[in-house]
Amino acid sequence: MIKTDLCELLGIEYPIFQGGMAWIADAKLAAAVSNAKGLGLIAAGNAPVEYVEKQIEMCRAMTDRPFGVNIMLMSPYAEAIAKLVADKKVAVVTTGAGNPSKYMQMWNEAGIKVIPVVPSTGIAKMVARSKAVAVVAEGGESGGHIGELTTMALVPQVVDAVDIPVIAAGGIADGRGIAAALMLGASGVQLGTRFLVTDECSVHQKYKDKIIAAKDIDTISTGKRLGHPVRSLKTPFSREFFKREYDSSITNEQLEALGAGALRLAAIEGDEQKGCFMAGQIAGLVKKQQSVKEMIEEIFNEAEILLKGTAKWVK
Ligand code: TUI
Repeated sequence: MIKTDLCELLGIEYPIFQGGMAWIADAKLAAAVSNAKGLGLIAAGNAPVEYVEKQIEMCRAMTDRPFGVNIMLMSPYAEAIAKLVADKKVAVVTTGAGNPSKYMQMWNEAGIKVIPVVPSTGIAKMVARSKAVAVVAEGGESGGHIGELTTMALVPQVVDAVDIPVIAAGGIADGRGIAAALMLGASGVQLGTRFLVTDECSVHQKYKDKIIAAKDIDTISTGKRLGHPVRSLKTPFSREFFKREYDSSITNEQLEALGAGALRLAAIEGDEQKGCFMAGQIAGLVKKQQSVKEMIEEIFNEAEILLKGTAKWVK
């Protein structure tokens, strides 16, 4: 059994979070992960308050275990959703795509455990000062909105920078990734892409099939010019976006407009031409679809065997 300080902190059995994937991580997926004794997260993404409120209620009906809400801070509804989770006293809040400092006091007063996703030691220290209970250190191998540093470089530096538990994210899809993350000093892991390819994930089947078919070099990072690079599968959409980024006759506004709605088209419609299929660099490691419970048990079993065997290298 693998038990870390994160398990005690959150009342979970497996130190694993399911990433807050916009348009993908709904109440059904979050409840399945929490029922399998990890931490499930509902992604607020760009969705309005009413949607998130309904998802929280649905998740509460499906599980008695703790779950969280991920707030995407670039959303036009971020402020309203920040208030909603405080009112609803959600157990855990994770944040992405920005600095959550201005909401931290409100969430702390509501008794919420706040765990921001951070791309650097500077932001990790800032949120630790504002009483975050842990941080997710996410490397640029991950899918979606990415930071500069790799998981290998970022995690140990964040572990040294703060004295709260660190959850490693980006580039982790199996027991090897979990074992490596623990060796880097992390207390847990967050996985996105692998959770996307589970039975309980409601995303379009074409999205799952594309990840299963992907190999190591099949993701691309686009949007650097706009200040928020995003990793997704190489598709007609992402190749076109990549090309336009280097076209100076196109304004940033036009470029933003080109991307608007593309994630919804991938997740809901499975549109292989116009959809943006966000996925991490480990898409090539995801080879089968299975239930959330089976997957979590499988990868922690792998990690346990690896960790028990580490002494073999020490002579
Ligand atoms: O947020 C993510 N991943 C995401 S968000 C997202 S939705 C989206 N859709 C289209 C375009 C852009 C985003 C899809 N994937 N991961 C966590 C993360 N947080 N990555 C980077 C950051 C981050 C960046 C800057 C966290 C804090 C931060 O602070 C800077 C500042 O000072 O505000």
